[in-house]
Amino acid sequence: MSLRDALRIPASEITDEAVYRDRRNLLRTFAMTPALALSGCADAEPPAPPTATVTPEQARSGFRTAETLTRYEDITSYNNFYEFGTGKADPSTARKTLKTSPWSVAVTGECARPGTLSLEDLVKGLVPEERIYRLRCVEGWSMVIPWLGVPLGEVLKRFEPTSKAKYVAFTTLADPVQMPGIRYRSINWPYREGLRMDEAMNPLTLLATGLYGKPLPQQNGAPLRLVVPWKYGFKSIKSIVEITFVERMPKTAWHDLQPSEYGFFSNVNPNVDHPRWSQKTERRISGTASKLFAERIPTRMFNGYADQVAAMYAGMDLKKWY
Ligand SMILES: Nc1nc2c(c(=O)[nH]1)N[C@H]1C(S)=C(S)[C@@H](COP(=O)(O)O)O[C@H]1N2
Ligand SMILES: [Mo]
Repeated sequence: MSLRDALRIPASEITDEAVYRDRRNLLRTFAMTPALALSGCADAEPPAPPTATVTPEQARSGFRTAETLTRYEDITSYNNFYEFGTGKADPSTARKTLKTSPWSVAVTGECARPGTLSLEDLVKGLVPEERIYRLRCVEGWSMVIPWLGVPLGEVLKRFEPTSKAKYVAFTTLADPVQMPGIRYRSINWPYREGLRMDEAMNPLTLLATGLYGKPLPQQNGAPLRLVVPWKYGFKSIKSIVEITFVERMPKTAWHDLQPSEYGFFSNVNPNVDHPRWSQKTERRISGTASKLFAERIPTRMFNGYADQVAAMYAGMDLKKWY
């Protein structure tokens, strides 16, 4: 049985050659863009990103893995989505109160074509691709998840970011009526995340709309969430309502709460421990093993995506910019 059959994904949703060709062109555009000048205080801002050198073949080799998939029931019942409670089972057992349609996303900030678009218009004309990615939570567990989504870069370029757009900030809905966890101050709502522009445009970075060939369940960030597979899971912000192009490194929810524990970059890195625990290994929740006694495996640099992303951090001290 082919993977496509196993996942019951219609042929129309499998990546086609046209989408790959488009991405190759995008990569070339970015390879020719000169490194951006540093802005502001040298201490507060990291070094400018180097020019990307990743080939389309290298990029594509990260789009799937042959590792054992995590079961649908585990991906959808062991979650972090504090808007629905801080327990792992809270998001999946919460009442389905999130109204995901209609859904609109405001795109604002340093771009020539800002606007508020329906989800349908935001991704219009882009064919959802299947990406099988590892997801490594900063807490030390991991999964292998077959997402459906569109490359974030393909969406962002439609808004024509200006030369001042050096970062992209994302915001989750924060509605106490639809999200019971909002009444607890676990996080300074709304949940916010951000990426440097080159990270946002990297072909691996996905705006996911589904998993296992089905629309995203509420607990996984319906109807639209980010997936950044080489970074700790908290960068992969759920239920996005706003995307903003900004010049300065944006404030992010976990970094604000505890800057010494959660860096802006948060690249998966077995050599930089969390102040309170080691990051050298992870509990891989996949196959039929019980969640709590799942196999411990070594954590890999950039979560195994070094070929696709290491060039973006050349010359950067990853112990300083964790
Ligand atoms: N808005 C929002 N996004 C979020 C979170 C959250 O609490 N709220 N948790 C993050 C964390 S810590 C992880 S590990 C992943 C988990 O995604 P999953 O539940 O789909 O596996 O979502 C991330 N995105
Ligand atoms: Mo996480």
